[in-house]
Amino acid sequence: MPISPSQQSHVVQAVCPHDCPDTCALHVTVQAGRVIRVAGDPDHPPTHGALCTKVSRYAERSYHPDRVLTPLKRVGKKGEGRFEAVSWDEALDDIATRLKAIAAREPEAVLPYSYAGTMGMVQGDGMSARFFHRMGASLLDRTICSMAGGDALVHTYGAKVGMHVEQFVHSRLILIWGSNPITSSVHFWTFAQQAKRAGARLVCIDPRRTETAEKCHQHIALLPGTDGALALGLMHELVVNDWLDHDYLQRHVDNWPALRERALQWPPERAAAVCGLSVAEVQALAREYGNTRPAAIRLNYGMQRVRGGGSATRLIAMLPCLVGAWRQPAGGLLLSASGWFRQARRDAWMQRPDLLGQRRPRTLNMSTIGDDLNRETSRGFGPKIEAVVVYNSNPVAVAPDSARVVRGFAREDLFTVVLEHFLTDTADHADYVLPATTQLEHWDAHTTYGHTYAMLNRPAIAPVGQARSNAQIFRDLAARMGYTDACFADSDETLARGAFEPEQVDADELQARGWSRLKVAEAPFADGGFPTPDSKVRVEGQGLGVPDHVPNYESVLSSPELAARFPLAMISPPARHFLNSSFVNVDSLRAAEKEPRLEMHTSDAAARGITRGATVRVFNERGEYLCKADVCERARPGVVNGLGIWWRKLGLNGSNVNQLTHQRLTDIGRAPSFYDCLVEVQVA
Ligand SMILES: Nc1nc2c(c(=O)[nH]1)N[C@H]1C(S)=C(S)[C@@H](COP(=O)(O)OP(=O)(O)OC[C@H]3O[C@@H](n4cnc5c(=O)[nH]c(N)nc54)[C@H](O)[C@@H]3O)O[C@H]1N2
Ligand SMILES: Nc1nc2c(c(=O)[nH]1)N[C@H]1C(S)=C(S)[C@@H](COP(=O)(O)OP(=O)(O)OC[C@H]3O[C@@H](n4cnc5c(=O)[nH]c(N)nc54)[C@H](O)[C@@H]3O)O[C@H]1N2
Ligand code: SF4
Ligand SMILES: [Mo]
Repeated sequence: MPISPSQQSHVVQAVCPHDCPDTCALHVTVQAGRVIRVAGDPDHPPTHGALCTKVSRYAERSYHPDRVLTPLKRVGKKGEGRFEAVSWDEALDDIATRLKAIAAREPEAVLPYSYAGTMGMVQGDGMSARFFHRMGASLLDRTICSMAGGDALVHTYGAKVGMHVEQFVHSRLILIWGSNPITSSVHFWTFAQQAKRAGARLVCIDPRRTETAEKCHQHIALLPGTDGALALGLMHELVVNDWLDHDYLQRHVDNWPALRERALQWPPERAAAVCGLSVAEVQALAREYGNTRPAAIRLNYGMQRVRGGGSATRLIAMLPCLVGAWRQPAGGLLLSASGWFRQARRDAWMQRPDLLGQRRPRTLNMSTIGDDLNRETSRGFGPKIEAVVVYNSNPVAVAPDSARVVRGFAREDLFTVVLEHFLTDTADHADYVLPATTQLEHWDAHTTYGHTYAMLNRPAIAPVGQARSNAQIFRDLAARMGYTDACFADSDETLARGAFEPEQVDADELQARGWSRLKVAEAPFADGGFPTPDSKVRVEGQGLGVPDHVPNYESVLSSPELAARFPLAMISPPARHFLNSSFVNVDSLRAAEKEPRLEMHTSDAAARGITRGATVRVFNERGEYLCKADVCERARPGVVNGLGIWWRKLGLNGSNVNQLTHQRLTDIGRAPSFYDCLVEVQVA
């Protein structure tokens, strides 16, 4: 039978929008206007034709029966999640009227709140940034994920730059540090496995015995928040055994003698005691790192979600300089590659801060939204927050210290608009929920933090239901606010195509393949040349002294009185089938995770009479969280792992792990310290 044109399928080049270092190139197969398959692009080197389980099911998420398909107006109480469908005109008119009235009096009383639900520049902070700049709304410091490590890396190397991920294939020793790539960066893991097959040694440095740790040759299960001490212990051994590249240190590091002096204060006995490791573990790791070439470190943000996360990152980032690992393409370190992308055009043209004119609004930290929503007008703070517009984020689930976040979003006098795909915990608190398109339905342009390809996303299908792209929604609101500047007429496609620096990204290749590799040397720092003013790696300066280990806010060693009541350290790393709080409502993925879980070591469970599968109450002064005990060897003694990030309403007692975390900030970057948290556990 002949195939009618409408039955023929075609493939659209797209990009995974999620907050994941891999930023995969997607092939989206469309038939009769419907997506029938989402697959990895076999030609894109970092993707190599494979996707993670979550995004291979992307169509399931886009066509999910619970998707918000019309604008919704609240009819119930805040948090109840009861809404009625309204027309776009009614919703936009009312929202614009409310925002206009506040902005006429006090524009800073309006707060945009967004993060990386999509990492695209267009549907992220493109048209939305123009809109809020034009209004003069409060600015948001987007600290929730990576700011401690990111700012530390910028301090040390001058930018968020590092090795090419493809080069790990050729490394002989790979330290996977604060990272669980089988869960959160599976394409890097493929490269690491290739290296392993070629004879490389893999060492995982993580308090939790993750799927990744299990498959490495060695697992170093340090206590949370002690990475800086471990790095110093390693440095000590590198110095006293003279496993150093003196030439590299002398030419490319600003003040090695000062760092050397610091390292000598950290003999392996001291480091091991702080880290909860054996002296032999520290010594053996130093011997390997000091004597294997090429040696590479895959650092990830898991280690910087503690008070001293910034200092620890600075210290670890120095290690490749001590041994001259940067001399080879397969040596060095990768935390983030995002700094390879020139961002002047994004910052100026895409976001248009010039629309602020002379105004200099305050900046609020997204990580302290719990406190800030509950603050009154005051001198230090400025005006009380009267309206929040949330897009690409689910703060009620993901921000620390949920009890206060919920109290803030429940304020009857707060006007809340949420642009979403689903009725998340945050959307439940909205006055209006506006249906947003997914990546299959809109244009976007992506930089990445795990590789060095610029990426272009094309829409594969028309918007589902009445959904509109974030950029379209802000364009529509701008029109109703009376913002007539020409930039509010730019289409999504214009924004996507204009996002990259023309001199840096090959527009023809981007157009033809959907991706284009930046021209970055294979061994970018073989002969120094770091993007600092003097091209040297920075040990100190810019207001920071020589780094040292900074103990946690909450730990047995640093806060013994608190630990007497709440003796277990809790970390809350990602569950494998969720992406932050995204996908928790996709049945097949939630089924894979079963129920909210707390992993506990056998000894800690036995001491509390807790058996596997028991419902437990995890608590501290900030609140309590019910979940199932998973008594297993993934947890080390003294540390429990509360896998994240469940939707509160899908949890056992309407809360999640962030009921227990606090809002205190990291030493560098003003980021949250989610993994710096003491708790106690009881049978519920
Ligand atoms: N499936 C899945 N993939 C994801 C995500 C997700 O939620 N789910 N999240 C995405 C996001 S937003 C990000 S930022 C990235 C990276 O996200 P990361 O937060 O870096 O996540 P992981 O790679 O899982 O690494 C965290 C690891 O660090 C460990 N860890 C916790 N505390 C410490 C510590 O003090 N020291 C050390 N050495 N290790 C510690 C945890 O046990 C965990 O195994 O992953 C992205 N990818
Ligand atoms: N306890 C604990 N808390 C954590 C972490 C942890 O490890 N432990 N990790 C932290 C980290 S690393 C991060 S990055 C944050 C993540 O926090 P968030 O960036 O808030 O991430 P998500 O929870 O995935 O929420 C993103 C939301 O954006 C929506 N979205 C996706 N695409 C679009 C779009 O195109 N338009 C609109 N309007 N909406 C869209 C999704 O439906 C989803 O509900 O959480 C942090 N919170
Ligand atoms: S591995 Fe990461 S970038 Fe690739 S499809 Fe999965 S979430 Fe997206
Ligand atoms: Mo993140």
